Amino acid sequence: YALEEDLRGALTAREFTLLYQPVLGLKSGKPLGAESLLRWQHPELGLLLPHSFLEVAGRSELITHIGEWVVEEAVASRDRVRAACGEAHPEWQVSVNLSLEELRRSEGLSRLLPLLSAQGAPDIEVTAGSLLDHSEETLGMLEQLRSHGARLSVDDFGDGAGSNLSALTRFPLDAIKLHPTLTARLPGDPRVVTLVASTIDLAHRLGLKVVAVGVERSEQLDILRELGCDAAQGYGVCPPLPETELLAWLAER
Ligand code: G
Ligand code: G
Ligand code: MN
Ligand code: NA
Repeated sequence: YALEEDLRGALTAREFTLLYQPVLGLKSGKPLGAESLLRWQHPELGLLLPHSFLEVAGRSELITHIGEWVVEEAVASRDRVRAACGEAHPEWQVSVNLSLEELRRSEGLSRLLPLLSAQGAPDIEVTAGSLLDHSEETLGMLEQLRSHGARLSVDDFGDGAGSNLSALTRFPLDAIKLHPTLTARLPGDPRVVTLVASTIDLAHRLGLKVVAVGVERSEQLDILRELGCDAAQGYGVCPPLPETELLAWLAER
């Protein structure tokens, strides 16, 4: 199936959408913002998840254009939510997932940076696996994103390709997002409780915030709060929602 052909028309046909999954502050008990998650409403194949088309998009400059659209749309949504909620959520923020591969493309980073400065940057999440590369180029890209106002999170930290502790000392980071496989083993596995407690302590000593991902059950929320984790997201807090449903969810709280 020629997905690449379809991808070329998808931006102009407005077939991409973002879902927003709220992130809950564990000290305040209030939602702090939301992670934006890309979806493609394909005219024949239905709703497609990022893993089924981002690799194809990454073979050409299409990935850069999709990334730009994601940043512009997420920031516009953030500002609509702030306006709609009045004084309730003045600091509402969105995060976007960016792959370092898309920034490495010609023009990838240089087209994105002005967007960040223009309306106030979103938070940016980069997957921990991409930080295994300790090159000056990676460091330089992250420093530029940050100097344009984006707070940086390392995603999927603490398992698989995200087990690289020293990455926390090599890159200009603001937060870590714990790998959902760790959350899944809370609170039943005492070794994972110890691992998560130590990771939170380590991150805090390095001046980083900690967000738990994949929180599905209230016992997980309880232990994370007890361990001093800063924030949590997952189906147990709220699933990823279209903006209109997000606004309704916020209004109910
Ligand atoms: O809901 P979920 O299936 O969206 O996300 C699957 C994966 O796709 C996650 O690893 C997430 O980080 C990634 N992802 C979601 N949205 C985007 C996006 O806009 N850009 C990139 N590069 N990755 C995304
Ligand atoms: O960017 P990242 O790789 O962290 O992407 C987050 C992914 O986690 C998305 O695919 C999102 O749909 C998914 N997700 C969100 N909440 C939950 C949850 O509670 N449990 C699990 N297993 N996945 C979740
Ligand atoms: Mn993410
Ligand atoms: Na990710």
